[in-house]
Amino acid sequence: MGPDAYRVAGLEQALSDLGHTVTDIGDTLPDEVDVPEDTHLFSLPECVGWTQALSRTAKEAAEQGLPIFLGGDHALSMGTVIGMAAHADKLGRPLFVLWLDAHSDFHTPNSTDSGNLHGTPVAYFTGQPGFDAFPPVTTPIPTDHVGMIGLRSVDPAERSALEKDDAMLADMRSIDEHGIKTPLLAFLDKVRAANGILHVSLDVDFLDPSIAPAVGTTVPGGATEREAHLVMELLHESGLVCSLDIVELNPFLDERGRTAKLMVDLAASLMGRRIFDRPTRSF
Ligand code: 5AB
Ligand code: MN
Ligand code: MN
Ligand code: MN
Repeated sequence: MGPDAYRVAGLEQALSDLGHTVTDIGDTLPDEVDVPEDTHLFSLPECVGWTQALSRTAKEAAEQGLPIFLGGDHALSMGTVIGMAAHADKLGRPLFVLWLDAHSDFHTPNSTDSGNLHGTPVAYFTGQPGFDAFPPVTTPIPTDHVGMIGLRSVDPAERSALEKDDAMLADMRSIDEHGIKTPLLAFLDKVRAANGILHVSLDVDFLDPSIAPAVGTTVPGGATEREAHLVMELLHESGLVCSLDIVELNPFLDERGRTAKLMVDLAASLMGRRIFDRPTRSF
């Protein structure tokens, strides 16, 4: 229901008001796959089917414009990122991924305690071992092409795996000390220097739960509304963004659609809405 909540919150209108031509290609359906259920991992066959379908959808959509993927569980990014990696490969440019999330989502099927695959997409698309049931990752994203901003809940197994790698990690502590634009601009410089293109994955729980309650995995101490908008505004100005996931919205947990509206506003900032053009909301 996440995608429908974004539709109701006016995503299409917000983007067309900015002068964009918007095509809603509707809900993607998972492929039928022959993968057995797993006793530890939740909905493994469905996730494999989604990954397969979404990677194809992403690659096709990227040829038409700038795709915005609406979810739903963050496992969605397993498909969207490998599809975008194939697109980037075709362009002959490297793909970078900006992960805006309280969590690093760097578990493998072997390291996850919860068995929730939404905690695994970054490990999958960077080519970590253990994803044998999934489509093979033909163009893995090197870990130094991954930047994470907003971290404040990283499990021990993820932490030791990340310590061995060279992803850019900006936790909330460093954001408090240095401001959110410091790691972001450094990462964007890196993308630009490599002539790369950038996929952005925005998890609702990047935001502080007081402004974005509609997510099943809240962690206090998240990004403020202005920090999040500043990120989106700087991303727009960079001209480097090729695609966006807006994920983890659970409309059942929302309060009068406020989280869905905030996510729509953030997508609008990324797509060029300037600060003076933000709508006044009267209830
Ligand atoms: B989300 C946790 N690390 O693996 C796990 O919301 C949480 O997509 C994962 O970032 C959160 O279950 C996944 C405890
Ligand atoms: Mn989830
Ligand atoms: Mn998260
Ligand atoms: Mn996530």
